[in-house]
Amino acid sequence: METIYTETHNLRDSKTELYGGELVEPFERPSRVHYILDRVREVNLGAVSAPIDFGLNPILAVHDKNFIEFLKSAWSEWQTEGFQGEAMPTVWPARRMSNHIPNHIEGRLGYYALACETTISSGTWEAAYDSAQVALTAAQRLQDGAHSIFALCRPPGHHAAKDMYGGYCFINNAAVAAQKLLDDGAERIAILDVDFHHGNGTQDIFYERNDVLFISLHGDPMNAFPHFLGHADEKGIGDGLGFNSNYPMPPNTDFAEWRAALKSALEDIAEYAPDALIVSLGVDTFETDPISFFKLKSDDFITYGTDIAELKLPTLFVMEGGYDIGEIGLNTVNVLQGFEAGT
Ligand code: SP5
Ligand code: ZN
Repeated sequence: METIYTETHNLRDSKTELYGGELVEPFERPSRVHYILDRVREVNLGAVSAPIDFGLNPILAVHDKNFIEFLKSAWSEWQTEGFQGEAMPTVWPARRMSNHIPNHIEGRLGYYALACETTISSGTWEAAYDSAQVALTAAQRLQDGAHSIFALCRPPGHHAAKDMYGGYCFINNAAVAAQKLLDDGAERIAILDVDFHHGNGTQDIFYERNDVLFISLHGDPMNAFPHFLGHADEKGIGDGLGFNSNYPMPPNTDFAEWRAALKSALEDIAEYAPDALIVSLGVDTFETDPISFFKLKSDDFITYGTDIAELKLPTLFVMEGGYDIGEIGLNTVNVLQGFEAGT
């Protein structure tokens, strides 16, 4: 399996994350993908190739223009204010307040943020833009006939909605890739999100559409980030009714329980008969992930990779989360190798 990767991700190297009332070194840091790339090379997974630049239009096909303009200029606007730290919101349009978009950067941060643990720092836009290009290039490879492809995206994307960033995400890489496949002729795309966290951004983008089936397995939002989306009763609306499925699961969910949800999701995907499958691949379901509460073991990642291969669909793996950095390479590549073993 070929991997698409660019070192531009290193430009996203924020110094602070708000966690437990303290500013800590971010869980989502550059070394995450260094470890994954090391493992890709160690097992000779396949070629590692640079992305092609598809420009801004495929990003604007799923995100609002004003939101993208904000991401581009936020860091320089923040610096113009003379602030010393990284950009983070302090105020939000909470219930019963107006939805005018403020002029001042402090107001706009609150308008566009869905969580404030994620700062905007120097190079964030550049890294997020190239991360989306990695996903687009991977999509192009599927169109060119590849059966599987790994988009080693960083920063991740699945929390980024049409007009919101947060949860370490800025541009929704999986959604951008799905939209490219559709715009270039696919009729139906399935997105299976196996990251520990609910893919609220991807759900948001496709919630009223039937050309993308979105299924997410995740920690119950009653107990886990992003807390305000990802319940089992969110089924889509309008044309999208029946094309969104959530499998929220409780603390300490083990592989047997998780795999039962996966099997149900795979049945729904098979019935939908998509032209291609996109897997939002987060390995924060691992038993020792520092911010999550599922109990998957390293070998379980091989097993479920093989399970996914049984769909016999062209499959694009998009990297999302995973924060036990010592094991992130093993766990991520286990999924890809499990998939190959089942192909
Ligand atoms: C892409 C991705 O995986 N984003 C996740 C963002 C989660 N950020 C908020 C983390 C809050 C964690 N609270 C955990 C408490 C553990 N005791
Ligand atoms: Zn996650």
